[in-house]
Amino acid sequence: MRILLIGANARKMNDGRRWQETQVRAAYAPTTLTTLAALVPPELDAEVAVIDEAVDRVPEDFLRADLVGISAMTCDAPRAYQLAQMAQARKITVVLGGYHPTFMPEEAARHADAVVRGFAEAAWPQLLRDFARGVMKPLYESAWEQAFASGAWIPRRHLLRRKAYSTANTLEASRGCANQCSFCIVPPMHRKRFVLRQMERIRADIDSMPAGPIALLDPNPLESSSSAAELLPTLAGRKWLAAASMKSAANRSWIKAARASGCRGLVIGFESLDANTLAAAGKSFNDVRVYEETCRMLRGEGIAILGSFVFGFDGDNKGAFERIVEFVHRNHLNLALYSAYTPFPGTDAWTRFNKQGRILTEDWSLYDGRHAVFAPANMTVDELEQGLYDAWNETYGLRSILTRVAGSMTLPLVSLAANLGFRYYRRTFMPAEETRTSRGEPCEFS
Ligand code: B12
Ligand code: SF4
Repeated sequence: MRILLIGANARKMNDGRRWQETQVRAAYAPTTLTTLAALVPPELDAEVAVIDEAVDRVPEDFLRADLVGISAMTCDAPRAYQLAQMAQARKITVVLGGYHPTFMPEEAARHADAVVRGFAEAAWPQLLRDFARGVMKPLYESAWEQAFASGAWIPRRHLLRRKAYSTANTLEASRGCANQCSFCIVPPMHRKRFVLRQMERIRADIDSMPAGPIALLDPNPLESSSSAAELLPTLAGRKWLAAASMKSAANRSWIKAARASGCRGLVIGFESLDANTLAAAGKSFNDVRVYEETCRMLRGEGIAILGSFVFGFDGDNKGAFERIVEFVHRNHLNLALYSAYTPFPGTDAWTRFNKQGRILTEDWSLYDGRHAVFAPANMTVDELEQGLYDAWNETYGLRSILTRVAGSMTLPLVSLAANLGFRYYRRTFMPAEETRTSRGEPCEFS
């Protein structure tokens, strides 16, 4: 049996509007496809190939596969459907999975022979065994308890081109998050729970990686004291970076322990500088009063900060852009990621905006954090997109980059390189006024 796994990428949407040449390098190697490859039951003796469209082209002969598994987050769904159509036209069995098919299974089913909802750990091997026997069903779902069920797999990383990623040593150590921010897809995907992978499997996974820093891809792996107590010693010995909530990042003893175990950078969801906005989003555990002090403390401990901010909350007006950009500069954040508020299907925000009639488009390719897909409360759609664009421009102007990198002095060379990477990303992909897609335009593949 020949199985081809594809990570669909919106930028390959070949509809005359959005085609972009393959990126030379991507930031992080996802573990989605390599995990799915590792879960293929050995008794099927399958030949498995993997294509991450962020860095690779789908070759003409992809059609030699018997079954193609396509992974799609929301913005990549139209491209996934396009690939599915190409494969089905050649009588290849198509399976869709990932965040978007999990929450829009009926839509996905229109483009696939089977849909896998949620985790693949139990459902995917079962699907493949059924396919081999000619009895594949249209829908599969693993129970939450089966996340990391055996845990015995190690992603087959050799199937990806290592050199195509700035950080190829990516690790999944946990799933889910105990918090419930209303805009976040993690709680619905993970049924509001958090689970750690078995420590001996994480250790084996780390030992299988070549030297170099490790990036944890987990949404919020270290927040509970018990997960930190288990994970920090397991990670010790390698340099690593991970996401952390403001709750953890503001805790000096937590930070000291993380630093001692090898932590050199944290991705922190600041989201907003306004306490009411955070409370309305279910994120009041972010205490805006300690933001500045926390940044200073992290700098002092030698931990780089990638701050994530969202524009377009109902409490945001046009002043939000300038306030956040200024905060990022004043506090010498090593990197900032700005996104337009995006109500992903499956989230509480999606339900609320739908009830309020504020969803402007279901062209999923625009659900990429760079477009306004809903009607904001206190600014216009154009103001949101323009403000976002200006914020990226301001923060990734050369002067700002040099001031922030010099002011932080945490990992200066790595920070400089990462900032230049973000600058490139901003120049290539932010929707400048003339390249914006108008909303309401129907998308062929949704
Ligand atoms: C690495 C990563 C990236 C990387 C690589 C993306 C890629 N090609 O996969 C980069 C940095 C490029 C990236 C970018 C973005 N990302 Co991203 N990313 C992640 C991250 C941190 C890890 C993904 C991963 O490897 N997970 C581990 C694997 C094992 O889990 P998994 O992907 O869920 O797969 C499991 C199941 O879902 C299922 N499954 C998945 N696919 C398939 C397919 C088949 C056939 C089957 C059977 C099963 C199956 O089986 C797997 C094993 O159980 C996730 C958060 C997370 N922890 O998952 C966000 C996440 C996927 N990203 C997200 C977003 C929003 C983005 C951006 C839009 C961000 C932005 N504002 O710019 C961009 C869009 C990029 C683009 N396509 O244009 C959201 C997706 C929300 C949604 N509904 O779409 C997430 C969930 C983060 C979040 N909390 O919001 N991202
Ligand atoms: S935004 Fe972060 S803290 Fe909030 S639910 Fe999502 S992963 Fe958890």
